[in-house]
Amino acid sequence: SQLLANKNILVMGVANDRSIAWAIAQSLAGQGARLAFTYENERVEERVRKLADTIPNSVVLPCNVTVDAEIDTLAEALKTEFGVLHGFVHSIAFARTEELEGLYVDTSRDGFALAHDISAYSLTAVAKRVYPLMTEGGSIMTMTYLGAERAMKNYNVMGVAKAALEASIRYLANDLGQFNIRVNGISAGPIRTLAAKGIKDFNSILRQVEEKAPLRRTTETAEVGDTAMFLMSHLSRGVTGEVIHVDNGYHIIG
Ligand code: 0WD
Repeated sequence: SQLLANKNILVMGVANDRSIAWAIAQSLAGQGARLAFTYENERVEERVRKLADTIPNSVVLPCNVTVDAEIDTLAEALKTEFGVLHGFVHSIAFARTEELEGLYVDTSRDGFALAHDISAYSLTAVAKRVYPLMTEGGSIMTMTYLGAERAMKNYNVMGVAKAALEASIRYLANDLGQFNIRVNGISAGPIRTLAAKGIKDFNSILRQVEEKAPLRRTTETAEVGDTAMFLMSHLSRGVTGEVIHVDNGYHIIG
């Protein structure tokens, strides 16, 4: 039987077929979940709709997470469409490319604010509006990176935003546990996606992982997708406030 039969799950952050959110969607749909996808703006709408069309029963809704009114509208649409929500997958981040190279100390005030708004606050902003729909309990998860724990070359302000995101996981888990809603994160190894294009010297990062990670290979999106499926399912019912590394073990080496 399917682990996510009759579960309604919101998936935010599909930009194209290489997006981590897309691999997560595949794993969730494979276990029978019904999915709602969002797109940031009209520029990506068509692409997201084409992908969503390949998943039966899914719906596609607009939402730019920097606009509160759009998140309000999203929550209303989910209520109409689904009634009850069981899961929310947050796979969204952004920082200006000029803040993702050189020295962290040079980060601008508005670059810092923008990175934190989209990459960290958006989890809380959406959770705030969708947790009331999780009347049968629920599971919320987000995507993070080792740069939250360590100072890593070029990751800069995004690392600081991911640290805020990881702290948000713990505070949200503590708030929402009373409603049987769990909140967790996956810390993925580097994967070549649209977002990774913004990181300087990404190839050398991948090479390092291949050489040094205990499993001697880079992370594939399907590996993240399957862990996300576990987090959305009953199998992880005792896990909350946690960050699981899906990085072929890279984080344990010095
Ligand atoms: O190596 C990697 N790729 C890793 C990514 C390693 C560890 C973690 N992550 C994280 C990212 O930081 C992010 O939180 O995984 C998450 C997903 O990233 P991804 O799949 O690597 O990248 P991508 O396919 O670009 O998806 C991120 C999407 C955006 O894509 P673009 O490239 O168009 O910015 O986040 C969405 C958008 O779809 N997004 C927004 N959605 C709504 N409102 C907004 C916004 N304002 N800004 C970005």
